[in-house]
Amino acid sequence: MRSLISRTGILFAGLLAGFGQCAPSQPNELEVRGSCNTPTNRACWSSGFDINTDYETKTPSGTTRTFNWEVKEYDNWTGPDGRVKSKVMLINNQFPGPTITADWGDTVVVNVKNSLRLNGTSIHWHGLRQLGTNIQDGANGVTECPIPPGSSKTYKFRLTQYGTTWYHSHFSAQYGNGVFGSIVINGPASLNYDIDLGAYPIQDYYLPTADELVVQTQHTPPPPSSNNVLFNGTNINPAGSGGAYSRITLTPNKRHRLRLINPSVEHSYQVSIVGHNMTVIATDLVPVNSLTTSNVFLGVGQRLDVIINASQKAGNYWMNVTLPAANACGTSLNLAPAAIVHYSTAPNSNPTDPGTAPPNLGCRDSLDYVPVVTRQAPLDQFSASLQNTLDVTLNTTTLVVWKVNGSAINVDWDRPILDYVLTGNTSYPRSENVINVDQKNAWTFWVIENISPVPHPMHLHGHDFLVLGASSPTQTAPFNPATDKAGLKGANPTRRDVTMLPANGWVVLAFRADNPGNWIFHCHIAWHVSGGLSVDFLERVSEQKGQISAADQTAYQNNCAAWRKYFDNSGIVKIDSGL
Ligand SMILES: *[C@@H]1O[C@H](CO)[C@@H](O)[C@H](O)[C@H]1NC(C)=O
Ligand SMILES: *[C@@H]1O[C@H](CO)[C@@H](O)[C@H](O)[C@H]1NC(C)=O
Ligand SMILES: *[C@@H]1O[C@H](CO)[C@@H](O)[C@H](O)[C@H]1NC(C)=O
Ligand SMILES: *[C@@H]1O[C@H](CO)[C@@H](O)[C@H](O)[C@H]1NC(C)=O
Ligand SMILES: *[C@@H]1O[C@H](CO)[C@@H](O)[C@H](O)[C@H]1NC(C)=O
Ligand SMILES: *[C@@H]1O[C@H](CO)[C@@H](O)[C@H](O)[C@H]1NC(C)=O
Ligand SMILES: *[C@@H]1O[C@H](CO)[C@@H](O)[C@H](O)[C@H]1NC(C)=O
Ligand SMILES: *[C@@H]1O[C@H](CO)[C@@H](O)[C@H](O)[C@H]1NC(C)=O
Ligand SMILES: *[C@@H]1O[C@H](CO)[C@@H](O)[C@H](O)[C@H]1NC(C)=O
Ligand SMILES: [Cu+2]
Repeated sequence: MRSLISRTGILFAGLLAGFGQCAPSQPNELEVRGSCNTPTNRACWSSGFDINTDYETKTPSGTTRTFNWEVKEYDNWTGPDGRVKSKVMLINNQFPGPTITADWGDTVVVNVKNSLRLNGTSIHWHGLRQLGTNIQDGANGVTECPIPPGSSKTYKFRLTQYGTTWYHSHFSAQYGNGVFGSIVINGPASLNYDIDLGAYPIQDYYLPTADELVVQTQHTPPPPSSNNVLFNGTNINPAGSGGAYSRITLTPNKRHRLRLINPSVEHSYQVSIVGHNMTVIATDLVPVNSLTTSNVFLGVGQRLDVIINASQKAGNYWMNVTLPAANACGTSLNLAPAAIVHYSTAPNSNPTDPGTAPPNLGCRDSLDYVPVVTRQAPLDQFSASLQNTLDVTLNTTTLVVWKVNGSAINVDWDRPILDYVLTGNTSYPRSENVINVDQKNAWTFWVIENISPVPHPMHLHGHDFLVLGASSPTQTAPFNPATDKAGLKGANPTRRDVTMLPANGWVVLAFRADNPGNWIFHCHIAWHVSGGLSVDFLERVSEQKGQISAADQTAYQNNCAAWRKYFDNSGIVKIDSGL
C-alpha cells in the first residue's frame, strides 16, 4: 500500500480515499482512533476525519488543554553550549520554551504572566489561522497592547489545523532572547510512519542579547554572524569545549517522523543527513503528497515534517545544516553546524563520514510541494489585480530601514490597529502600513518585488498563501506580466505560511479574503521586521468588531489600560517597529 504514495501519484487522493477512510460513524472519536492513525494507517484520524478532510471547513471535536506560563528574565545564564549569556528571557525557565502538544480540534488556553523587568510581551501562535479569533493572534500594536510587567493575559483559540508549528513573542526581537517554543498538533498524515520523534527546532544562537543585536543591525547593514546553531536546543561550542551535540535516536528498520522547525531570528538553511534521504509530508501546517529528497530548505519560520527511514547500516551519521556563503542566507561562527543521527543498536560515537554538501539552492525554497487538500487560484482574475504590487526597499541613509511600498511599519503599542477597528476610525496613520482587503471571499493576488540583494522569508498571519511563482536565479525584479505571468501556477501550487522572496527577485502570492481580521504580512528576519518590513492586511474590517465577544473586548481594554499606565510612565523609548 505504501508504495502507492509517491510524489508522482496523481492517483494519490483517490487511492488514499480507500486507504485512509475511517471506520463508519462511531459515537466516540477517540475509540475509533484506536484502530485509526496507527503505523499502517496514518491517513486516518477519526470518524469522518482523515488526510483528505478540508481542515478549513471541518474540525473534529476535541478537549480543552490549559497551559500556565511565566516569562522571566535571567542574568548570566549558562547556555546549552556551555557559554554564559548576559541575559535571557525564558518561559517557565525552559529553553526552548515548553512544547504545546495537542490534538486536531482541541481548544488551547494559555495563561501568560509577564514577570520581565521592563519589557512588555505578546505571544503569537505562528501559522494558526485564528478563524474568527483575530484578537488572539498575539501581534502587539496590531491586535493587542503588549502585556505589561506584572500583568497576565489569557489566550484561547481552537486548533482547526494540525501538524507542526511554533509560537514566539512578537514584542520587537524578544523571541531572540528565548521567548519561543514548539507546537505539535496530532492529526492524520500523508505517509505511514512508526515513530513520532516530535518537534525538532534548528535555530541560530547569539551570545549578545536580541536588544543589543537590534541596535547593532540598525547601524550596520550586514547582520552579525551567529555564535552557534542549536539543534533541539543544544550543540557543542564551536569555539572550544562545552556543550553537547543533539542526538536523534533511530530504531533500526523503523520509519520516523521528525518535525523540523526553523525558529531562527536570521538564518535560513538547507538540512541534510549523511547517507539518508528525507520524505517531506507537510510544509508548514499544510499536508503534502510525500516527496523524497536528499536535502530540504528551511527558511526562518518554516516547518517541514519529514519521514526518515532507519534503513541504513546501524551507526552514527551527521545531520548537517548548510549556510551557503554569498547568498545572504546567514552566516555562523560555527562553520559546520551539525547534530548526530544515532541508530539505537550502535555504540555512541561521533560520525566519521563528512558527507557532501547539498547543491546550493541560493536561499530559495522549493515550490515542488503538492498539497493533499487542493486549492485553485483563478489566474484569469490576476491581471486586474496587478495594482497589488509591493516593493521591498532598503534605506541605509541614517539607520537601516526596510520599507514596503515606500513606508516602514511602526506600530503603536499604546494604540493597536484593533482600536481603530473597534471605534470605526479609518484614519490609519501611514506608519501602520494598513492595506484594506474588503471583498468577501475574493481571491487576492500580491506581487512582492525585492529591491534589495537580501532574501526575505515572508510570513502571513491568519492564512496559508498559495505561492504562484517566484523569480528564478536568472530573473530579477520587477515582475514583468508580459513574460512572467505565463509561468505562474494557479492549480494547487505550494501552500504554506512562510516563503522566500529571492534576493533582487519577486514572488507572487494569493490568498482568499475568507478570514476577517487584522493580519500582518512581514519578513521573519527579526532585524528586518524590527526595521519596518511589514504591512497590515485589514481584511473585511466592517465584520471584525462583530466577531469579538464583549468579554474579549473588555479584556483587551483592561490590558491596554494597564499597558499604557506602565509604559507611558516608564521612560522607556521605543526604538524599532515594535514587531
Ligand atoms: C553578571 O556577570 C557580570 C560580569 O561577570 C557581573 O558584573 C554582574 O554583576 C553579573 N550580574 C548578576 C546579576 O549576577
Ligand atoms: C527590554 O528589556 C531589555 C532587557 O532588560 C532592555 O535592554 C530593553 O531596553 C527593553 N526594551 C523595552 C522596549 O522595554
Ligand atoms: C529534543 O529534546 C527534548 C527535550 O530534551 C527531548 O525530549 C526530545 O526527545 C528531543 N528530540 C529528539 C528528536 O531528539
Ligand atoms: C535517495 O534518493 C535518491 C534519489 O531518489 C536515490 O538514488 C538514493 O538511492 C536514495 N538514497 C537512500 C540512502 O535511500
Ligand atoms: C521510507 O519508506 C517509505 C515506504 O516504507 C517510502 O515511501 C519513503 O519514500 C521512504 N523514505 C525515505 C526517506 O527513504
Ligand atoms: C557535517 O558536520 C560535520 C561536523 O561538524 C562536519 O565534519 C562535516 O563536514 C559536515 N558535512 C557537511 C556535508 O556539511
Ligand atoms: C502603495 O502606495 C501607493 C502610494 O501611497 C498607494 O496608492 C497604493 O495603493 C499602495 N499599494 C497598496 C497595494 O496598498
Ligand atoms: C532615505 O532616508 C533618508 C533619511 O530619512 C531620506 O532623506 C531619503 O530620502 C531616503 N531615500 C530614499 C530613496 O527613500
Ligand atoms: C482617528 O484616528 C486619528 C489618528 O490616530 C486621530 O487623529 C483622530 O482623532 C481619530 N478620530 C476620532 C474620531 O477619534
Ligand atoms: Cu527580511
